[in-house]
Amino acid sequence: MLIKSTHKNATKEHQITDEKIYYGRREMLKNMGFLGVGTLLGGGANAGVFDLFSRDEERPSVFQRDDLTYKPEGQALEELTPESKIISHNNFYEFGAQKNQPAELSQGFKVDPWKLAISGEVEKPLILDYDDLYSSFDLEERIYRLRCVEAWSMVVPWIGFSLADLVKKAKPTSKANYLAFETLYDPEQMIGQRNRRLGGGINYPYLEGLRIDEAMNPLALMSVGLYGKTLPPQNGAPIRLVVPWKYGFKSIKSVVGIKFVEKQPPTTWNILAANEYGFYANVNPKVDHPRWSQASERRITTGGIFDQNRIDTQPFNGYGEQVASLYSGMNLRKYY
Ligand SMILES: Nc1nc2c(c(=O)[nH]1)N[C@H]1C(S)=C(S)[C@@H](COP(=O)(O)O)O[C@H]1N2
Ligand SMILES: [Mo]
Repeated sequence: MLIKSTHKNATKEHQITDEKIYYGRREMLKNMGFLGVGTLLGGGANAGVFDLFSRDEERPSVFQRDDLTYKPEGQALEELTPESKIISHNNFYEFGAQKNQPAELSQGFKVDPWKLAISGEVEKPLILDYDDLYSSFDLEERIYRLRCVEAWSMVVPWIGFSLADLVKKAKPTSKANYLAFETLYDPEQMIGQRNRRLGGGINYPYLEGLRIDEAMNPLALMSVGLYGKTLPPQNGAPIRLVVPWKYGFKSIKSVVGIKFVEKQPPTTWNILAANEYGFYANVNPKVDHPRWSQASERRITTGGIFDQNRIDTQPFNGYGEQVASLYSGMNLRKYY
């Protein structure tokens, strides 16, 4: 299965041979535009390279590629967004509502020990501790598009396990119609939870939810890593949900609770502005946000002046084949 070397004393370099995956520093540099045309950039851009490398060293690479299943099905084949972008342009309001704040303000975040409690309408309530997150389930690498409701997007090589595996392990009762997810509440560590302005006016903890059939869809992922390494705090360490066919806000970070419930649970952005953010939040180019169009998106690639890639948004973020049947007969304009 996974992790021959444990995550606590892991190998440093993540070696990749698969040509389809743009790993490795040379490839990252190429993606960032630092090889070829990008070498014309000035000193500021070069400083960015060193930042990237030093952060790279700090984060243990705990996953051995041989230990991961690679399932091409449902995988985005687009060019990966460079790791430097994925870990520096974030929405994680617990650590500040500006895109650059989570990377800066989450660095001391303690994730070990951790407790993820699976509770509610299940026959087998579970508590997963930090080590369980990496060892209780088969880990896979999944390359998914991530489409934020703000109309930017990335392509991220996640590592994680199927949420369906966790659901099966917990054995839901017949009353379990929804899953209610909760992020850690720890105002001492999370500056946005003790400073209302930094936290974007959200009442914490951050809450999300899925219908149980959505949670059972093979695309729904519990992620514990990206780019071959454990998740950095700003991306939702140590474990976060990834639901690639829905707007990014559904993909709740730093999860401490998953409760199986009978009724549709309250969700953070829906509580904040119900007319703008629905429970379903399926990516839909035909249903605009009240304040902007959802027909297209800015794909984050190399950054800076090269980062002007405007592309059409796809229904269900391009995963319609796998998930559209979940919503057959539903009015997706009403259930946005
Ligand atoms: N707890 C929590 N989870 C969260 C958020 C947040 O503010 N708090 N932001 C969401 C939004 S709006 C997006 S787009 C994604 C961003 O994930 P990323 O920073 O890993 O790209 O995380 C989602 N999960
Ligand atoms: Mo988002």
